[in-house]
Amino acid sequence: MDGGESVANRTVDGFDMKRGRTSEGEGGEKEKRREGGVKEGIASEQLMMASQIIREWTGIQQFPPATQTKMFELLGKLKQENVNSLTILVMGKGGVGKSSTVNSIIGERVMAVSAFQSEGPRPMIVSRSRAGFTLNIIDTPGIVEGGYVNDQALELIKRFLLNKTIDVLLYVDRLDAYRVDNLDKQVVRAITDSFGKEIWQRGMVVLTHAQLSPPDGLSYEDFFSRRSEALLKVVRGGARIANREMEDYSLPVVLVENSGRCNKNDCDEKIVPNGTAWIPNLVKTVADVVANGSKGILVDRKLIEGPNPNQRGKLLIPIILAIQFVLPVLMPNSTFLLSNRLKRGSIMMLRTKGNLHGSCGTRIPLDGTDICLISL
Ligand SMILES: Nc1nc2c(ncn2[C@@H]2O[C@H](COP(=O)(O)OP(=O)(O)O)[C@@H](O)[C@H]2O)c(=O)[nH]1
Ligand SMILES: [Mg+2]
Repeated sequence: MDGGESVANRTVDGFDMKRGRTSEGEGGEKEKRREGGVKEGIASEQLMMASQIIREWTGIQQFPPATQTKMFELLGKLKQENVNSLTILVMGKGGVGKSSTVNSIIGERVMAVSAFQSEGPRPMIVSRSRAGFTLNIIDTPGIVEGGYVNDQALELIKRFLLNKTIDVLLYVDRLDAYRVDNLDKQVVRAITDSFGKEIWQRGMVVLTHAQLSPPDGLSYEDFFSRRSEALLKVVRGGARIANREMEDYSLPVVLVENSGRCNKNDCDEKIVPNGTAWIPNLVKTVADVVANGSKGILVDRKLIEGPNPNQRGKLLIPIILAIQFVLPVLMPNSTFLLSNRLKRGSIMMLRTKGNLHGSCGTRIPLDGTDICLISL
């Protein structure tokens, strides 16, 4: 774990994780330090980091020959389609196996993995190049804290992604979880509100902890299909994908088993219980998603700072105005306290004099925005 942490802190595509700024921007400063002979050690370390930006994808050699052959075939196919590099964004709640999955794909322990919630607060990128193809994977910290989506964590992720194009989104969760809840929907909605609904056209669901014995006498296939359906329902809901749009959002689901105890087939490849060698299968699914006719998501300033990609705020304005003007007329003896957080997850609370009847009143879902009316 420690080894992973130190490497991960360096593998950052010119972004200094500890200081939170780009090393490119520090280029001049580095020069001065070297020339003056001051803090030479630090400067040379930074130089070394810069030269590590894109490293040779040697981890691929850790895979058994059968997996290597499939991987090279896939990379060759991508190159034939003029795809010379891919950037994969990995998101999901904390502790679901995001970092472990990145490590498994790269074949190196690049990201810190922890059984307990001590993820680094920042996203990290790892870039590996092989046979003229570059794979970038961006691992992110879980965006849930204390039962809610952490806006700050999300902001950090958005800023980190500025000027990058997301080719594929891996939405990671565990196979061995039996329920989906509102928090899952909140996470999906936060991703949607940050990068636009279109990101799900480039999305796939990754289910870790795939090596399990299903409960209640269910067959593995039944359990897998029930769990994926439940999760896909939440993703479609959170991403506001209507039934008629389902064709454009194929959202494939893949199984992953990151444990060292993962079963292997005769060719020594790691397999999930349905017999699939999961690493090449995941990479193949990534390639399929890239070829599905949709566009990658360029994270530009407009996307990050401009109006919400789903235009949620706009729709709220007339309603807020109506409530502000109409309610004082209808209820002249009441006082109102309006608080709107019109950014992500807008909440407007109405408060009048009197006794509280229950903690939360009517929730009106409105194009992704909950208006919470509290009657007092
Ligand atoms: N058995 C098993 N454990 C896993 C798997 N993926 C991750 N883990 C473990 O789950 C814990 C959290 O994993 P981590 O990758 O740090 O999750 P993250 O917070 O989503 O990045 C660690 O103890 C991992 O070893 C998996 O597929 N199978
Ligand atoms: Mg992690």
